[in-house]
Amino acid sequence: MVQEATRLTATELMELEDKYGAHNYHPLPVVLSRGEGVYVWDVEGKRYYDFLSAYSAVNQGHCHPRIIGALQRQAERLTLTSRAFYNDQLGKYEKFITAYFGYDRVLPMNTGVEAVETAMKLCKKWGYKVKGIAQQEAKIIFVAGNFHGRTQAIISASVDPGATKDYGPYLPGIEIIPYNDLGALAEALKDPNVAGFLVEPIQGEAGVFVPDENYLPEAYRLCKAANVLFIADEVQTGIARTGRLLACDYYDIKPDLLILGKALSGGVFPVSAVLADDEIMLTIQPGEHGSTFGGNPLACAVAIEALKIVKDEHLAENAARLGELFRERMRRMMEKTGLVTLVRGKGLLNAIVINDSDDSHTAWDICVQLADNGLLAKPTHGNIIRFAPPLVMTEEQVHECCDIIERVILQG
Ligand code: IF1
Repeated sequence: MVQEATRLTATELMELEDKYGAHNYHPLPVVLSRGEGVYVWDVEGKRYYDFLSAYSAVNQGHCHPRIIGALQRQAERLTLTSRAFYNDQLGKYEKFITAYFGYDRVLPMNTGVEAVETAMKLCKKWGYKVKGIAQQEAKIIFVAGNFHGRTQAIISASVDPGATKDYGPYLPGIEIIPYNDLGALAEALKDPNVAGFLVEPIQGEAGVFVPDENYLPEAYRLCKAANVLFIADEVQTGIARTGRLLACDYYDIKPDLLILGKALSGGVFPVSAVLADDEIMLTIQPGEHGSTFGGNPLACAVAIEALKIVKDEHLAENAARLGELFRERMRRMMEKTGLVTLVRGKGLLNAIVINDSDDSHTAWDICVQLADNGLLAKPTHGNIIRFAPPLVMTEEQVHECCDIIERVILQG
């Protein structure tokens, strides 16, 4: 039996997860117990730079005092009413976030994947009620290499066997085309039953894959011409991560449906949202969609503060500036080694590609060495390492981190 007063060692804590948890993850062997800003500490007190930021949920930095303050104040007053009643936070939040992103309305949910599901449902409703597609015929186009979450509807759009195998039958009404391929999109859009095109502006899980400069604006134009909704999953790329408030801002396109999650709460707890204008959002009527926790007062208070911080602390500008610096340092490192073949990304969403096969251990081994040297990053595939620190980083810290990465890579 575990005694309450006993301080467990890292090994013991890892054994607990291994013994009592489902084996649906394979974490790096680091046990974290505290976070502040760009840093996290393990149970032994060792400090690390966090270059994952909980997959870009912690853009504002760990335990941002303003977010935690908002959380604590609201937690003491009211946490959940359900949507059976009005609450005194939701309307204020809805007004705030719609003005912030420039949409008529918001539909609040919790996790990212729920927001993606919500966007798909809104898209279909619009397809049937506004576009006039015959019942059961609506289609949504996705692109290969996507990651939008883990529910059965969403994995039906995945081409990753790890995400889909043994989970069939899959949801119909989904067409998957190659990413970054305008010809394939134009072809798919010829089908009049297509209601929407759902895309990540930069593919995260695929290894921070940035499409060609003209891909998104041209895809947007093709969708408009075909009367098809352009749906952007900015769960990972949104909220300043790529150096603009939204990655779509780089191309001056306003998605018909905007999907947000992760950093909407600064990583405090799950808060997600779908934003749209009236013509789309008002197709859903009372009772036709919802969630017990969506729009809860705690989420509203936290999200307002999390979004205010993004502007007050100029996080988009910081991410843009530090991202340039980071990629420049990585490119200079690349010239000194054959181990790294490519550096790519936007803002502080970056990746390096390791000169080895997709199923090699190399990226994992480098991440273990980075951890030993005080920097936490996670491989995506066997040969890609993603670097996405909190956006509150300083220039000096970026240099220090690049020194660590360079030391590990050049020694390897
Ligand atoms: C895990 C990846 C990141 C997302 C986009 C929706 C969701 C995600 C663009 C769903 C979630 C996560 C989930 C996380 C791993 C992770 C991830 F490597 F798998 F691709 F971030 F890069 N849209 N991404 O990236 O949001 O429901 O999880 O809140 O452990 O599965 P969620």
